[in-house]
Amino acid sequence: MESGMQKLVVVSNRLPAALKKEQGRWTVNPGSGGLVTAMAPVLKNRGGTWIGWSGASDPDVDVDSLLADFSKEAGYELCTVPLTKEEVDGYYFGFSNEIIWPLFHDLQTRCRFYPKYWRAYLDVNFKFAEVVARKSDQDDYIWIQDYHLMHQAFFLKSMGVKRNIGFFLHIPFPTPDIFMKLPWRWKLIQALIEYDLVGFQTIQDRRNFVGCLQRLMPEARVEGRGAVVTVHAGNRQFRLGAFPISIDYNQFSDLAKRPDVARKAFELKEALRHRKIILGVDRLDYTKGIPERIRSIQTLLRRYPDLKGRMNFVQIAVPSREEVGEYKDLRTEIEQLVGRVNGEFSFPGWVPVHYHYRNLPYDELVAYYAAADIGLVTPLRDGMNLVAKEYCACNNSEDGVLVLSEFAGAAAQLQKHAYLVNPYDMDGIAKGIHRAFHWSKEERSLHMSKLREQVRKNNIFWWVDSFLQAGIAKTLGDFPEVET
Ligand code: GDG
Repeated sequence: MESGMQKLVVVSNRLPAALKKEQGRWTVNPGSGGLVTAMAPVLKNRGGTWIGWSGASDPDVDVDSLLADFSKEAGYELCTVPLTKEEVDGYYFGFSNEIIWPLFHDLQTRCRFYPKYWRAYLDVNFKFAEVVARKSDQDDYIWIQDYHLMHQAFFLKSMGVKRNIGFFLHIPFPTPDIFMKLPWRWKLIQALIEYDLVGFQTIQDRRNFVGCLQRLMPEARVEGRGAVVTVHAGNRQFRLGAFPISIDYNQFSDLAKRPDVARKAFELKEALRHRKIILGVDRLDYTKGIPERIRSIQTLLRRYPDLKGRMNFVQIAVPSREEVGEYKDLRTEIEQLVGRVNGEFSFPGWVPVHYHYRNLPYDELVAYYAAADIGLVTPLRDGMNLVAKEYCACNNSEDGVLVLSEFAGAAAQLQKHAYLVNPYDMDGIAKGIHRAFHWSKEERSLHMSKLREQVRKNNIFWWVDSFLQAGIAKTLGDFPEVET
């Protein structure tokens, strides 16, 4: 740990390590996402703590001793907030995933505004805040992650605990017309303005937040321009920023170059007889537009019959929130659609849609990225979408095309060199794919090299630095430029 640096306390719903019961024994597996990769060195250097739920609601597990060994190896402390099954049901599956998740993705008809979910959300947030208060002191910097924990600053203040505290929202922030449907809109806004810094993925999300704030507090006023601005609202003064999250570019690009992964990519191409590969990769979630995407492949093959037998669409869907009925229904819908499209077009030796419902090991995922001619990323709405960036980082040959939804946060940064589509427009997506197939080698390489440059420059380490610079700086100084 470097001396003289402010200690960092990261707080998220889940710890960056998953506890799993395997053959009757509990094990700890390290998390592997970009956030963990980027935070780990910072936590190690500054000295730090990561607070979150371990994923185990089993009262028999000795979580603390399991995590103690893990912490020693990681070089920073992991601290768990124990939650019961009822708490997880109300706060996580309920309020977070049946209210905030659909509402903030503009899908208000999917919301279940049950007051019991709200109460569970507050109780669990209070529980988290107690742990944060105990595990930090006034000199530390507290960084709260995502929509599950929006009330941390509010509860810490109500306990009389003073902290420099920032919040980052990984999902979109909706427009006022949608946000105002939330029965607890006023309380949520009041909680968010208690942070010293609130970070969003895009300038548009930040604008939406300001719109909501001004509907509820018409006197609120924004000062400044650029990536970070100051807001005055009632007796509060705090900052808002746009910090587009990213990936560890080198890790993906290097992995795609590794001989065994490159070989795997070649084998995939061989297995698909060197037909053009169109690739979709998502958690199986209704915001990702997977049924619409499959329908657009159906439209593509109906409109452009010359493509029959010359392309394959590969959809990797990672199991997610499987306990929730809506996610089960979505899986059934997708599987029926895949069957329908394959039934309509297959002929001996060719099946157009290849569908994988499982979590692939990273090297296999990267091999798919490297093998794909088109990355088809068409969420109905997405905070950022890291798959779009990972696809570009792995495309070392620079001859792929990114077809990207205009409603993904990533579009704000990548719009100039991706082919933008409306995910609800099946004809438009089909046309986009068809056009992409006909881009010349020069066009593909020009656009892909620009996309890769953007992702390489504004990588996950840049994202962590930008947020921490804005959060830890006591005065408004030079903030890193954010391209929007
Ligand atoms: C939320 C926001 C925002 C996918 N398949 C496999 C696999 N993945 C990994 C990808 C990627 C991650 O999952 C998905 O990230 P996304 O960004 O696309 O989406 P969300 O999970 O919805 O994330 C989103 C993000 O937070 C960060 O702020 O961008 O907007 O919704 O990293 O690589 N990983 C492995 N096997 C797979 O089969 N190992």
